[in-house]
Amino acid sequence: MMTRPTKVASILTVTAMLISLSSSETPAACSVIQGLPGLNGRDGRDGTNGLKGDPGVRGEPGPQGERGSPGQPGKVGPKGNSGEKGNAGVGGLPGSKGQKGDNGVGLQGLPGQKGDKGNSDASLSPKITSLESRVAAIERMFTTFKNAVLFARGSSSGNKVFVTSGKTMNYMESNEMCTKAGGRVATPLNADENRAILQIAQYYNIFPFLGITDLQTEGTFRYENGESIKYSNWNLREPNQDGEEDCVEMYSSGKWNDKKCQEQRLNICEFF
Ligand code: MAN
Ligand code: CA
Repeated sequence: MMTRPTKVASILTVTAMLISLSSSETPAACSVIQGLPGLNGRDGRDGTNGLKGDPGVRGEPGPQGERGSPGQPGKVGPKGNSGEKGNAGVGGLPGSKGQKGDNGVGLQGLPGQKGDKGNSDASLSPKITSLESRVAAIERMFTTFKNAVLFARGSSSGNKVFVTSGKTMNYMESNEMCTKAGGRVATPLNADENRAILQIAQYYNIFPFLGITDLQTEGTFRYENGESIKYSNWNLREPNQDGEEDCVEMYSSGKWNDKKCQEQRLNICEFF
């Protein structure tokens, strides 16, 4: 592309050549030479704005929006009307026996009135169905609750649940703590219960006193209820009453040793 000054210069050169050429011709022969095209004009100025166009055609509906978040719960509704009278309840337990009356001579009374008609099977059936589903719901809640307790710091064997407070204390304090909680100091009645107690102790790496002592009769180990023990897991050469040893501790092996009740051991209680 030729720049504007170069283009002007070449046009001037050609024009000069043509003039000198025409002047070197014989003056008698006169002729007309057509001029070159002029330069491009400048760009025009911006015009004024045009008129506003007509409104466009309405577009298609857009796709459906996303689902909104749930609203706040509504207010509690008004109290419903009273239901119909329910079926007769189950009879209560027999009352306690009355005191012996004075001897007397009386006439035999008249026969009593005929009793009310008992509930038929048909009227009991919906009640039983409702009770069954409520019992099933309680069983599910109980299982969940038991799992929660065991998960935290417990173990179980059969229906027995062993739970530790995670605290160490002497035998009397442990006994008091378990009793206040509605249980007893952990008392293994068989190898599996012994295992369940050991499981908690190993987790804490602190070992417990068991609910067994010979405080009542030296040399006879008993449960808290006074019964002599029916299952034991003594370590070799135990119990040896080394000094004064009336309580029973569990070793990390699960074996038992008689030990001073004032020692500090892990509190583990049993329930059920
Ligand atoms: C210590 C105490 C006793 C136990 C012996 C076993 O002396 O724990 O209770 O019998 O060790 O060697
Ligand atoms: Ca001992």
